[in-house]
Amino acid sequence: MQKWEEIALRVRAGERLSSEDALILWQQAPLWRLAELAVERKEKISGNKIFYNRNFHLEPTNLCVFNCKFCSFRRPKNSPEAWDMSMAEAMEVVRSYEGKGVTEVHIVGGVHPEHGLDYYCDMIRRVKEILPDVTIKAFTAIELSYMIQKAGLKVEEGLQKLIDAGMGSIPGGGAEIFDEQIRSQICPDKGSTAEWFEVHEKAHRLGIKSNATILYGHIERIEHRIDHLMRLRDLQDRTEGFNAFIPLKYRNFGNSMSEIGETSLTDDLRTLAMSRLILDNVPHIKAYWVMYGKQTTELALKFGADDVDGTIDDSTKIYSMAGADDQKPRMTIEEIHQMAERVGYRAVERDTLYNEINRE
Ligand code: V47
Repeated sequence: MQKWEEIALRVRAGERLSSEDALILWQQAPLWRLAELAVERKEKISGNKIFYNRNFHLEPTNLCVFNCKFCSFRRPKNSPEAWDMSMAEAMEVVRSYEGKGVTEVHIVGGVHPEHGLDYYCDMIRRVKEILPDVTIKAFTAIELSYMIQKAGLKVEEGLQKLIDAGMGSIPGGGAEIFDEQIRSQICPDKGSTAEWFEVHEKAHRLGIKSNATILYGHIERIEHRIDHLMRLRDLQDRTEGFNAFIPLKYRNFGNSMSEIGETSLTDDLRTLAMSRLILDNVPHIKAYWVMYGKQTTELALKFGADDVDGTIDDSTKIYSMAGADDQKPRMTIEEIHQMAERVGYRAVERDTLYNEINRE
């Protein structure tokens, strides 16, 4: 028996993967076998369900104090493609979703050079006034760390202010790659891995659930992806605060690492399956359809993913600017249901915290 086969048998028996075994499985197991293992694990956790929500993104600005090499979204202040919404403009966007049944607003943007913590608390309060029943999933750990430091507060104090204003969850962005050496090459001036973890750990301790991401398919090796997943698994063992893990494929259009190219479909599928297997303590693996495109997302459902994110309604530019297929990303409820059914599953609407929503 080959080594990967022996590891696969241990995984099936429920044994936790070590970094060494994960590397062998990742590099040597046939794709179909990884699919089988990941699907088995997914079905143990979420049966035949595929989760989605009704959401939209609010991206108030693409100005940013950081200059990440992989980012296609940021623009300098004087660029004709820069935007910087006033509070009133941002609230106009929010108001356009009144009565549409959305349950989540995902607020994320560049790290604005001037706005601070009080401004963002005010933003959250105003969103809540307009859409009182939505959950606000707001600001990456990097944005949070920056605004809280700027306010001269401890992380837990700053988070508490945002929670008091109505922040309900934290998205997974800003994680990129935790290995400090690779991170320093792709986003040298960005907030650190330690900052990212401090924000998520402190949020979990304050009762706030969050997501986690990885940006893969650039200059990192599989070992770095495994290290990233292991660091997340360790924190999850301690806090149980992560809801979902979202692998984000590096898209190469219009940024300063464009010459690298994009990784293959099979690499995407192996990454999804291995994420499902390594993160045995994270309930959901999200195939973010806006980033993969709809076809790969459908395949992803047979590689361990149990969530596709939401309807989006053409409200995010991060991926369209980075070269994603859908330049006006939106998905109807019907499309999501049909996609799940095509692979033998059932689409279930959820809220941000994965409570199931029955609209009948
Ligand atoms: O942190 C930026 C990534 C992230 C590129 O928590 C890129 O539910 C690929 O985190 N190619 C922001 N990726 C988006 C994000 C997210 C998205 C959907 C759902 C959730 C959630 C979180 O986008 C950034 C960065 O890792 N990103 N540029 C690019 N060229």
